[in-house]
Amino acid sequence: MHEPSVPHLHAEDPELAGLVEDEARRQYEKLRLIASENYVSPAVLEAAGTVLTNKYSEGYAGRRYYEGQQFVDPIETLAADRAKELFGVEHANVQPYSGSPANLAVYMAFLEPGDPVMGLSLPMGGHLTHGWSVSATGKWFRPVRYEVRADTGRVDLDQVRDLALKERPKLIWCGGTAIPRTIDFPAFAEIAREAGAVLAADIAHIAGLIAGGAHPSPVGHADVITTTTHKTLRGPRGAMIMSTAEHAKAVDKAVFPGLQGGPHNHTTAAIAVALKEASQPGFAVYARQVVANAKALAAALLDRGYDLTSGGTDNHLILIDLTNKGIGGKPAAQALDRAGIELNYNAVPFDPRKPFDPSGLRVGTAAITTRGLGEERMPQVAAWMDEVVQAASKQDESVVERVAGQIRELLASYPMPGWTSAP
Ligand code: DSN
Repeated sequence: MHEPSVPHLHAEDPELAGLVEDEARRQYEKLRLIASENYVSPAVLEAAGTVLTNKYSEGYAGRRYYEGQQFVDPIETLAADRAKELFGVEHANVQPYSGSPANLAVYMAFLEPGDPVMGLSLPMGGHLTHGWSVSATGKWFRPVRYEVRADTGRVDLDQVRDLALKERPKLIWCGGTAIPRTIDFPAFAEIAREAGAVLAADIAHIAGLIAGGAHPSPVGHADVITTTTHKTLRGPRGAMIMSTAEHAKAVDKAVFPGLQGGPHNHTTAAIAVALKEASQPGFAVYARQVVANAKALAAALLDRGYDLTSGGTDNHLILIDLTNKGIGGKPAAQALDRAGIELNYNAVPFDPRKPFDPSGLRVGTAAITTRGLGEERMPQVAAWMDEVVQAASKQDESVVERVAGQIRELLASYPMPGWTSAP
């Protein structure tokens, strides 16, 4: 059952409590490989469920538009100070509601409508808010898109430079949602400098790896850094914007009053807890294990003939192109989910298929590493994935059911933060 327990919810709203318990069990029984998800600690869950949700706090510590901020002010200051210390930045704004609002605040801080913005194309691993056409950022600004190289699957830095010098974007994004390789922040910084652009690093996926020393940091290279707090960083759903002192005022003004109203104080508190956890020595061990697991899983998938974008991974994320397996990403992801392996279908670079039925699968190791699985388990994970993908092509549900049972059995030995088997 859910841990901490939710007795008042059971009494007040058994229907909703039942759904929460079902979700907790689902998370306990599944091999959760969605690259942007994790398990937060019970302490983070507790902080997110406090009376802080009752309070309005528009403004910033010491400069609020509502009274009664005696405790919210130090909570927000604690969260911001912890972010500054953990990442080594001069300024941190912990109020953005999530990643997309955080990124929108960067536009608000540095651009005027119609200005050119450059980002990695969405199907190549970028993010909607880096100027993709269906996003406000692609409609209200003039997008310039760079890609990965067809031969290496890695960001084409020559193209980034050529485009930047030709199109003169005011803002360049590096980072994204499906990038299996190290981001070369110094190279992006040099290009941005040459082009006279602001460099924004979106580290949502790799923030925990950076905090734990398992990926280079953009600090000292990027002008502004955005991140969600709930992926490898293992905090609540939320976001932060970090910058040099020079940009602090512009960033803060863009978040409030530019885009948002009152910050979600219960989330801010949970972010503070997560940042404290991420500053402990054990978190660096965790971050390195996330990467070691991803490398081991990638190696095992390659052994089984899977085609991986860029040929492997440097971080927590693997992008599989299923074209040579004769099945689309969507039916494969659905069969894997039925088999207890939760991931998402994903476009691969130069994907000939449509975004809603693309060729690939995206896999991440942040959550299973939190459960305690190590490299020695990755060949088995790859074997299960392979069995299910093959079974899905033949519509063989018996394999799917057997694998789901085997996974439940395995995971029973790996405790889940947020779940207790005790009655
Ligand atoms: N939805 C996030 C992800 O899954 O990567 C990005 O916004």
